[in-house]
Amino acid sequence: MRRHKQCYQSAATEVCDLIDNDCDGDVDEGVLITYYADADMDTYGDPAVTTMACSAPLGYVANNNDCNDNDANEKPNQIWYIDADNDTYGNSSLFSA
Ligand SMILES: [Ca+2]
Ligand SMILES: [Ca+2]
Ligand SMILES: [Ca+2]
Ligand SMILES: [Ca+2]
Repeated sequence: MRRHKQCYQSAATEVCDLIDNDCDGDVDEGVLITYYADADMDTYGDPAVTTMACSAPLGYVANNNDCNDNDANEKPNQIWYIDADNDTYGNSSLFSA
């Protein structure tokens, strides 16, 4: 296998930097971090859409806690307003989903 041209230190420990630090022919093997797509930009990621990278790409976050990544109002610990009269407007009573 062709060595990465930036490989020069055979005893180095692999770190996440897009370089084959330990010269085994694989770049960043075992050190990439999984990131989760955050399409609705609520800072919570979609567990179904992932990518591997050294740092969070644009539109991705480190958690996978979003229950609906198509709606920024759907997220963990969201405060919901109780709509007792079903007029679609919440009253002042709160509960946390
Ligand atoms: Ca390597
Ligand atoms: Ca590396
Ligand atoms: Ca999200
Ligand atoms: Ca969401």
